[in-house]
Amino acid sequence: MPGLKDRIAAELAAVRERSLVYTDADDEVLTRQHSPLMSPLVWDLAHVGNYEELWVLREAGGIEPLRPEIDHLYDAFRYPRADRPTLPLLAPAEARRYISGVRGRVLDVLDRLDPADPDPLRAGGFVFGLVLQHEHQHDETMLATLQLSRRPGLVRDGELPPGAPATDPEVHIPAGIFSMGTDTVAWAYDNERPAHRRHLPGYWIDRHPVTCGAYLRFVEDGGYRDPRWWLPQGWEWVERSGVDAPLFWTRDGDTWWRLRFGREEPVPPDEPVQHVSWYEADAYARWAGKRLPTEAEWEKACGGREYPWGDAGPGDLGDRANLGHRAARPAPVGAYPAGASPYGVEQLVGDVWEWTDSWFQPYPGFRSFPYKEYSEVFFGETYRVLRGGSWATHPSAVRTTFRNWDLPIRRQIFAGFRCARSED
Ligand code: AVJ
Ligand code: FE
Repeated sequence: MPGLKDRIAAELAAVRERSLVYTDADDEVLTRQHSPLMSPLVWDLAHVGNYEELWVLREAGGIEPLRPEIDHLYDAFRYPRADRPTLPLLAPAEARRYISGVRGRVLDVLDRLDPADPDPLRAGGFVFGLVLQHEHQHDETMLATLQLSRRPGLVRDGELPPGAPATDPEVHIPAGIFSMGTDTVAWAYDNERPAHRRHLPGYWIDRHPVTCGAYLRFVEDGGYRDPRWWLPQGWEWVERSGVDAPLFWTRDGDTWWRLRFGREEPVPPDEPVQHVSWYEADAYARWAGKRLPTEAEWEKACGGREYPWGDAGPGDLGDRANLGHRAARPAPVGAYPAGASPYGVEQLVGDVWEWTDSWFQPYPGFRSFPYKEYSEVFFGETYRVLRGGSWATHPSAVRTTFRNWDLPIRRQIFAGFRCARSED
């Protein structure tokens, strides 16, 4: 497999550059807790290095621990996020030194990689895919933390293509069997495996994610004051939390504003809504006379390829999706006709994570790999599945089979949704 090592080395360099850009801030910004929901940024930074040490150096490379005494600090299961600022964490400069020391040795292990190695952790460079995707996921978490900090000037913005006037707002997907999950994507997570056949009755799915403009009609129609639209737990959450709009939205007279990386701007009507919880997505769908798609319906609408537009990989992104932090926001609906699935469903990948109706559960035949704490411990009726990645997701850390999950009350993630409905 010529080129694999070069590709891994390039991707490792790119993800690290990304992490360093997001943590190129004063120590005060990096060490404080911007929200009890999040770790201090300096924790994420050292955690990605510690994870890399654990998996690439120790497990795959057989190298002795570099700093075993700090392992407990960066074990995500050991201390809750809210308690992490009080831990004796590595200071920012020390954290950067530690992770770059790990990275140097990781490149030595990469140099010795035999892509035909039968060990499943090393085969095809799996362990490098594991740490690459892990770091990109934490980079997206850092962006969520930076948004919660409400400070301007910390996150780069950019240009996006314009939206397009609405075409048929719903797409019909005919009844039939499709293949869900994957056996062949080399760096797929355990929770995406194995591929299995599913039959779905025919259904309709929205061509685009629900926009801020559409969501605003729900708000202004009194959606947050009417228990009819909410599941009992969702209504309880509304009453307890007092929410009456997406996170970061405020009303000033007749105008709605949203805070985006420390700056207020008018709510953009054509942009997919983000920062809504699963409960809000579910309530909106009921108000609209629809429902959320199941994750099977979401995945089938992608048309059975690694990306909705084909099997061509993330290197071939072009103008097909808003992934990888091109700008610090979702693109208006209709901005990516070239990224449509064979059914004509658009913006499935990128822009906003999409809440689905499904609990995070294992596929039939699931086997935990390489560790239970990545997926298995989260299975059950606690977390809802999100699909498709957001503007903040790197193209190497998402695909049509990729499954994300979170609690139904979570709003700081870059999550929106689209609706579906059954055939009449
Ligand atoms: C898959 C995004 C839910 O951030 O909690 C990071 C990814 N796992 N470190 C998370 C993850 C271990 C995970 N999510
Ligand atoms: Fe992690």
